[in-house]
This record gives sequence, structure tokens and C-alpha cells, in this order.
Amino acid sequence: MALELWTYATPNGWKVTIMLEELIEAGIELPDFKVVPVEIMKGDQFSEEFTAICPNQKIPGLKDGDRTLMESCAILLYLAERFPSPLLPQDESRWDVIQWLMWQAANVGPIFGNKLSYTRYMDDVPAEQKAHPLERFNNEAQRLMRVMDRQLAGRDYLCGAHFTIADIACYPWVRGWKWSKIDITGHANVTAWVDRVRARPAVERGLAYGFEADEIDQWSEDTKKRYAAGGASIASNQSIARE
Ligand SMILES: N[C@@H](CCC(=O)N[C@@H](CS)C(=O)NCC(=O)O)C(=O)O
Repeated sequence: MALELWTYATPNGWKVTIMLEELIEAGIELPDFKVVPVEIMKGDQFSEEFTAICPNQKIPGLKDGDRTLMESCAILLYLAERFPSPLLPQDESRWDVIQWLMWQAANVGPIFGNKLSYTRYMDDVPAEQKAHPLERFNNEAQRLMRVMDRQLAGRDYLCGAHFTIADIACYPWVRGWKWSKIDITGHANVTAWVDRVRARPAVERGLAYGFEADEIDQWSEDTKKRYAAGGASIASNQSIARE
């Protein structure tokens, strides 16, 4: 039975496309899989079909036979268990990975997403109203980068020598630091990790879903405008229902 990934080219979406490519790279024979684009700027996330997979109406969503799944980190964990590989150790050290995976879901995603939203996508909000959230989310993002920098000291990847789903979860948000204007350059272990992760062939392929190869690292002006026009949904600030 084919796997169906319902997704869009955004940080939470790239987590899963990177995962699928890393599994392939690890030699796992995946069943056929189908990538179904959910055009979040056009409101596809509110369709009945997608809501049946993802009641939270945000990409990504996964369908594997009768099993449906929402939440990118739950999907990473599901795929890691379904297709065992070094991306999630089987022994007790898996808890290191799971705690950093949860750390991403509870911290990096929401904070970077909100910072991005206020930085790029709220042109209609007066500057004085944005000042406080911008400061707050930036300070917290910097704190998170200090935590990450400390964790990466003496380690190639978040949980040690091996690349895991915890790295996959963090990478798409942290690599977008210029777009969200969260300066990571003062965190040397983090910047070295970003380069190390970016150099992985499977990461390159995972980032290419939904983009031309020459736009993986630097969006064209057209793409920037397109994302800016619908960007509130990328950064998860839309309200749940439109009915
Ligand atoms: N915690 C969720 C966040 C998902 C999320 O915010 N997805 C965004 C794109 S990155 C989305 O679908 N936004 C559409 C909307 O807010 O309407 C996860 O990790 O899967």
C-alpha cells in the first residue's frame, strides 16, 4: 500500500521529505509513496479530505493504509519506528533523540515560526504593535540557540555522532535564520551544524520537494513575494476555521 504525504514546501513539510530521503539513503526500501501538494496559501488545508487526515488543518499529514497522522514530529517518529534505521536508535539512547525531538516541537518550531511571522508577514500590523512580540520571540529564539549551541559542543549532531530525527526536526527552521532574521552567527556550534546537515545528499533532495534546485538556498524575488503574500499561513498564525 502506498504512503501518502500531504505537504507543502515549508519548514514543517521539509522535515518529512528530508526523512523520506534519509531513509532511502540508509538503504530502506520504502513502499511507493505519493506526495500530495496542499496549497496552504489557497486554503487547501481546510478541505474535507485534508481535515480527515489532519484535524488541526496544518501540513504535513501522512496516510499509511488506514493510519492517518498529523504533526510533523509525530510523523517523524512514526516513520522512524515503521522503518528502523540509525535515525532513531533502538536502545535506551532513543530517549535522547525523543527529548530533543519534543524540544523542537515545543520550542524551536513555535518560536521561530512566530518570529518569522512578525518579521516577514504582518505588513498590515503597525510597527509599534509588532515591537514587543518581535523582541520577545527574538530573545527566546536566541536562548534556544544558546541551548542548542551548548548541546552541540563536542558533538556532530544533536544526540552525538549520528544524525537522527531530532536533527531533521530542527534543521528546516534553523537553516531559515536569515528569512526569520534570527541571527545564529554568534553560535559557532550551531552554524557548523547547519553546514554539516546541509551537506548531506538526502537533505539536499528533501529540500528540493516543491522547489527548483537553484532555489533551495536562495529564493528568487518572485518566490519571496509569493510566500510573503500568503505567509501568515506558513508561520501558523491563521485561525483554525473559515466556515
Ligand atoms: N506543529 C505543527 C505545525 C504545522 C504548521 O504550522 N504547518 C503550517 C505550515 S509550516 C501550515 O500548514 N499552515 C497553514 C495554516 O496555518 O493555515 C507540525 O509540526 O506539524
